[in-house]
Amino acid sequence: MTITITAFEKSPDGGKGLARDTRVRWALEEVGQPYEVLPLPFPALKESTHLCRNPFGQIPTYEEGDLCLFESGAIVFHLAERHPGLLPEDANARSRAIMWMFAALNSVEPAILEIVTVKFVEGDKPWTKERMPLVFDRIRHRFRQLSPRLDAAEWLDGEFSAGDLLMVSVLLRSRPSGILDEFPNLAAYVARGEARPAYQRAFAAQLAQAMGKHAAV
Ligand code: GTB
Repeated sequence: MTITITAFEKSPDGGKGLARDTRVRWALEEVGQPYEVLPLPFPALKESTHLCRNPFGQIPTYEEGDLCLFESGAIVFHLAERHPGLLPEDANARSRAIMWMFAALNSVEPAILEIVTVKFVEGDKPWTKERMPLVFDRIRHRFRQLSPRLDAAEWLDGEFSAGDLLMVSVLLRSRPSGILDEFPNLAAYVARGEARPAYQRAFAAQLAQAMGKHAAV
């Protein structure tokens, strides 16, 4: 059955791979599943056809036969459950990998997303200048807590898993601010993720699309 995901027709990041379709593409590449992309212009996100896929009118979504999913974490989890390569066989190790998926999305990503909120959503507000340092401090706090985990380990818990895929994807979003480089072991962890052939293929595909070289379905 063909897998079709949605992505921005033109990602606002110009192909830096920061939009959330990249993590889904990466998971698809890790588990060796071919996929097609339905590129959507911004207005189409809020039209009824897409709201049937995702009531919040966002990308990415995932369609495979009569299954339609939204939420990048749920899509990565679906792929990790259905195909070998992203979750360990051992039951306890599997639960820990899933725990790291939640940790990436619930304990680390929200702090990083605040940068976008302060910069772009509240950028014209009088408190922006005072709030930004507080946002950075909260990210540093999280990074200080996460960092010892990766002092001597290549990945969060044994072999590379869906937990690492999501954690690396989330950390990548903090890199443009410069804060990731304050934590050399986290920056090295992200670089290990980026060096994986599956990530490289996913990155190249989203870049090709941002450059208008991707064939629409
Ligand atoms: N929780 C959902 C998930 O994980 O799937 C969040 C999905 C989401 O935020 N989607 C964004 C979207 O569709 C794109 S990824 N936004 C359009 C809208 O809400 O109308 C977020 C994103 C956007 C842009 C950049 N960038 O330019 O760097 C990075 C990330």
